[in-house]
Amino acid sequence: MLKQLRDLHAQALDELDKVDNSRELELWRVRHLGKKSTLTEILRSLATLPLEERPKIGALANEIKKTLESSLEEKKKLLQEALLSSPQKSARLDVTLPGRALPIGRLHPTTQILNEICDVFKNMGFQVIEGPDVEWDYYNFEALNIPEHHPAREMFATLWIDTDVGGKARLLRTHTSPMQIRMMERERPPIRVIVPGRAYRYEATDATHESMFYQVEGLAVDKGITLADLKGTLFDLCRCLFGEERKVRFRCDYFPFVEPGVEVAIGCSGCDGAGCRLCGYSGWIEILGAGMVHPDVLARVDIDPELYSGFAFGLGVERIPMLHYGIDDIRLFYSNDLRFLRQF
Ligand code: 2U9
Repeated sequence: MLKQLRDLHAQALDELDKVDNSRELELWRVRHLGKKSTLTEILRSLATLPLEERPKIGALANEIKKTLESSLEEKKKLLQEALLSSPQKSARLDVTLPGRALPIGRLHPTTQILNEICDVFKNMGFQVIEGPDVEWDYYNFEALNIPEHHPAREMFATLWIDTDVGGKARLLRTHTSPMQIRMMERERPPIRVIVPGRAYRYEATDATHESMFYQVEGLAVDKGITLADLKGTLFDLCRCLFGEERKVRFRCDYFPFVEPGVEVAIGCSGCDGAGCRLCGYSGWIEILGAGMVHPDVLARVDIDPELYSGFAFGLGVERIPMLHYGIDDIRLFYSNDLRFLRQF
């Protein structure tokens, strides 16, 4: 058996010499050191050997096992080193190669323009606040001069959530204005805030209407605020969003929460004022509603309209990228079509 062990040792080392990759090395390990290898079987059968043969055979078998194990480790190292220094491998490890680009997302076009609008107002000293999408009838309508049964409710097709919660009704806000009411209840003038966020309307959707859309509304209340402040602020916004050269038009409109109310339009970029399909052949595109906060709205939140005045405005956010990029269907914004979204 001693001879068998010595032959086995020599053969294993001989085979190991010829191994030149890690797959062959693993096969070699299984063959010579694995559970079913001759060496393991000899070691396992030591107890069945005559007593006087056991120490010699045992010692030699264990010795061979150790040398084979250390030869295996050595060979492993050699193979790894050879792999690293081979021209093939060093080419694969070219550290000068640029890394693989990770597929990262991008901001939704609405978020991009929303951030841009918020930045314009932040630079003018406005504070950005957000409010809840689910509101009480009081904040969405009554506090804004639109009591129950007032015809102006027709302007805001409403998605009601429940109509009697302890005598009060809940809805999905039809504009972000409720948050300005909350702000005025909480703070005293001077107030300068903008409120970006979602608004909802109970309307059939089409190319220009969505049941959910984004608005940015603004409010400034202080002593001595005039229509000229409103005009200056909104003209500045238009210049920031549409460029210095763009014409801006300011004219009367009606909203129940402001008096006087105004509407702001910009010169059509499609026809430069001559009239085209984009501007309904008027040469102008309406982009904003605004006005001086109605004295009754101020009085309701305990701000004295004799002492204070304010201006407010609202704009639909999606309209801006639609005009800018010539997008002709608002529904594209929220249909999660990556072919559309990846363009921005
Ligand atoms: C308070 C007082 C007054 C906000 C205003 C408009 C006019 C307006 C529309 C623009 C396009 C909504 O998204 S849109 O459909 N908004 O025309 N919004 S004045 O006036 C306020 C708001 C809050 C307390």
